[in-house]
Amino acid sequence: MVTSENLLRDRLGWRRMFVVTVLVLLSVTSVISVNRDNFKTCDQSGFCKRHRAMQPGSSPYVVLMDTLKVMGTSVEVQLVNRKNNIRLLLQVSAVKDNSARVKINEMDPIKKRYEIPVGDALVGEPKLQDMKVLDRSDKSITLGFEDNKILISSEPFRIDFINKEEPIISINTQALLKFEHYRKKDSPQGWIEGVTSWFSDRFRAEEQAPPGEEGENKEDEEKKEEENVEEEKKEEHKEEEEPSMWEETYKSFPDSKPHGPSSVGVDISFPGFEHVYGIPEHADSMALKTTKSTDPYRLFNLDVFEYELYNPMALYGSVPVMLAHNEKRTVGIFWHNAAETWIDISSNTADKNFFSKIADIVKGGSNEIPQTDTRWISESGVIDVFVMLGPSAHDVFYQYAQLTGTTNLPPLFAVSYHQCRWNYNDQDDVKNVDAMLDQYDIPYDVIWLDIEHTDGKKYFTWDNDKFSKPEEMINNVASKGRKMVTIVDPHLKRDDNYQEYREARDKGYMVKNKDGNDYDGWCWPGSSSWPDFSNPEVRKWWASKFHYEDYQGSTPDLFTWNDMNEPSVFNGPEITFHKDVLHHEGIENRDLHNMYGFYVQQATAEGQLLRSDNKERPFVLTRAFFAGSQRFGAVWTGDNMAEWGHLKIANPMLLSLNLAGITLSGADVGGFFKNPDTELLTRWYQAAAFQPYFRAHAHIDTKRREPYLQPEENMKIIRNAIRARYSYLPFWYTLFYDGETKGVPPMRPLWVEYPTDKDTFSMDDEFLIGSSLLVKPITEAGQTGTQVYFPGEGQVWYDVETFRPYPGKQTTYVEAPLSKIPVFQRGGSIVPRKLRIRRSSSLMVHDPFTLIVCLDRKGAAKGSLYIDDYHTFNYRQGEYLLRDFSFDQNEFRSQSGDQFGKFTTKEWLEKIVVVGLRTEPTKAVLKVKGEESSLQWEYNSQYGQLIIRKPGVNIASDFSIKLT
Ligand code: NBV
Repeated sequence: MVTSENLLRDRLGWRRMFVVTVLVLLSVTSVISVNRDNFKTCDQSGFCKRHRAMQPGSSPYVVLMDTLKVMGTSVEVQLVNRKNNIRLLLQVSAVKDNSARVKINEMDPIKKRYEIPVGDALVGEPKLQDMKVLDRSDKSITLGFEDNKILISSEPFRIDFINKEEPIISINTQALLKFEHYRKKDSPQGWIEGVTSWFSDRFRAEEQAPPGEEGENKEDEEKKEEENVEEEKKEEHKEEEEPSMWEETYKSFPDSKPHGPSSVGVDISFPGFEHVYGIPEHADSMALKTTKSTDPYRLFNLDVFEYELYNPMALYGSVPVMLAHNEKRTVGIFWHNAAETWIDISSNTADKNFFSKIADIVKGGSNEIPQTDTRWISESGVIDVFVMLGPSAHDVFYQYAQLTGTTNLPPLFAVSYHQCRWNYNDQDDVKNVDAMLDQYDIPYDVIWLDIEHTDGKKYFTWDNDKFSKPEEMINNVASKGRKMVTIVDPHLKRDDNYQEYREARDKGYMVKNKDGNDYDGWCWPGSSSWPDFSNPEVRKWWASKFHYEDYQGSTPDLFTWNDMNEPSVFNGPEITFHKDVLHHEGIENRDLHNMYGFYVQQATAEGQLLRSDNKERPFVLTRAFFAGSQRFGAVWTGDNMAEWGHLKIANPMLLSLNLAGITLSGADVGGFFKNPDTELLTRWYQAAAFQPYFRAHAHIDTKRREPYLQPEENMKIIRNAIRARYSYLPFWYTLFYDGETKGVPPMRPLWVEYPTDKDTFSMDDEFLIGSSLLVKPITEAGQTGTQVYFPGEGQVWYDVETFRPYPGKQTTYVEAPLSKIPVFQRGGSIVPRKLRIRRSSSLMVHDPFTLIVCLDRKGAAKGSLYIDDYHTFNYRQGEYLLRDFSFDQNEFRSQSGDQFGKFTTKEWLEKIVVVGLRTEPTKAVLKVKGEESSLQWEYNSQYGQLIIRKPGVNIASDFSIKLT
């Protein structure tokens, strides 16, 4: 049997194998579920502990109003730490499209603090807009832009964002701002200076103060004061001397911390909001929980083996974006910091215990305005917060898209079905899987090769025995319009005969350990080094490796999978880099850890662009990610398990990713570890067929589970699910176009479209695709039906298979035997589909469309369709079509959706299905360019379903169909 162990053994030899096995067992796979001991708690992380120990109200910062500078789009003012006199610079700017930016940095640091370069997470320098000074005193300043006010108060220091007299976001209201300035070791200069200046400030203040009346008490008071100062001095000294500040050891891993403490943290409150969302990636509910009795949510890219569900532990990727929503508005914040970050959440309503809730009821209800308080703590960098003021969720998506970009329109194959496993063993295996899927009429677009396809885990190479003719293999797959993907991980085997390794080493491109030598860690190939992807020059070099002449055996039909890019280091602390490893310009991994994976995917996507001379859209799947990763491709949720709980959690995990901009995302279908039973596998296919990114994948030690290997009944159901996916590709593709242009995610929580419906605020077991489809995947064993909540007062939803209507604003039990996926189309929407399913999406590109027109209670509906060549960038030169469809007063119309797009296509309209039409028409007249002709139809009175046959018009034409 081929197992990972056997394969590794072959490659590494027994002795090395032994070491790898011990290391892997010890640090990665020693237990059946997550080994919590491998990962820090807040208490084990010095800076997190220091921040959490700080009580509300204890921040020593005040604003020095006399240093205020007003500069049109921004204001700048100094903050001073009353305890040590260290000064910070606060900058507040108004950002175009109703956002703002708050930055706090050290005034005169002894070492420049790390800031993520503009152009990396941020697409560019944010566009600012003018602010007006509305009010100014020696205690505060009020600024105005759009219909917002920003109030900066000096003592206590806080910033309030107010919209039409209502506070919506406040910073430092709990006075938890803590900014650990850089200092020199062994010279607690900071506090000495601080205390001295505190004394002199005090002295000055007293000199200026009018003489006291009770002169005789003055001496006593002074004595007390001195005692207090002594106490504070001791306190401060104690803080200075925290052992974790200058070095810290986790398990056997020392962190040398050459620059000492450098953390930043502050509280951000959302008055009026009970629900906050986002900050992926966590295996948790979509509505974030309070962290009163748990650790804070952690953002630190890690390879977590067999991760646990429903807890705030860190996972593979980090997007420090949080949205808050209530019936009136949606707002968001983006914490632009790539260091390890912890986020505490508390709420005055959710944190109430049973007795205080009862007390509220007895008192006649609580009048308290709900409020969610959050606290953000990062190990280094600066405080750089973008405040996105909505007011709608769609506005927040757009505002965030202006900052970090959107998911580029993927090539159509990327949104289709992907067949993966660790591993397809050789080229015959690939050929066979491809042929079997054809034999069983199961469409698929991409077949994937995991690490075993390489020569000894040396990426960009092929195992010469098993994959001796890679081009032939790829071309065979491509002859049916399909693609292949190979895995390219960022760890390079330290082997002088490995060209990529040699080059990177010789050019000095590797990440260095603290002593300046190339970092040497353990990963799949054994001893490895990691290119420093944070260096633009290294990214350029890596990108060049995707040229066809460099990556021998690759073709334009081969795309890429970046795994292990947190990065995963088997013998590293928390299975990743030591924090003191060095990137270019001496930047520590501590500063940019959460962006390493981002840069790997960026460089890979650039490689694909380069090899096609910027003509073809790239496709790169990544496991690690950060804010902005959406620009470079797809993300999956890593090593899940073949368990019902993991199927269930995929919904909230993908919703959180979608809310935070990572929209082309999915979970391994079937579960990575373990063997799913046929029911679980079937239900998983059904759920994933309606999630944005759809890939089956499995661990090397699992049983083969390709759909055609399933019992016939299950095979057919799975095939139907995959075929359903293909039939909806035009709809998905249109949504991804909207995503690129407006930042709106295809997979949405219900509250995004029904913002005033409180019942939906924590609903994460059902979701919307765009605004037109409602999906409630079955995620429990043995279930044959489910309660579905249909949103929208006065609205109607139609089952997409039977067209049975369900009224909105009500929960209804819906039968869902194994063959059934509960999916419903909103009355009032028009969804484009293609019903002639072929072997791959590219074989369907000239096929005709069917439009499903579901009428609302007024008999009207709207929808749109986006078309282009489905794979190049020509659409950016206007080679696309956007069609707007409407149905109103018994007339269907197709019009151009904008004046820019021009594209010639063979695609035509085969059918229009109108649902909810109360009476059968007597005539259906098609009008194109003034010419009229009669059309045939069929009518079924049960749900008012009219099938208009063969309008036959080219989809690009303007036309109407009048029913009389
Ligand atoms: O490359 C092997 C696997 C891969 O199949 C999986 O999808 C990744 O998440 N990879 C992790 C490395 C080892 C996992 C135990």
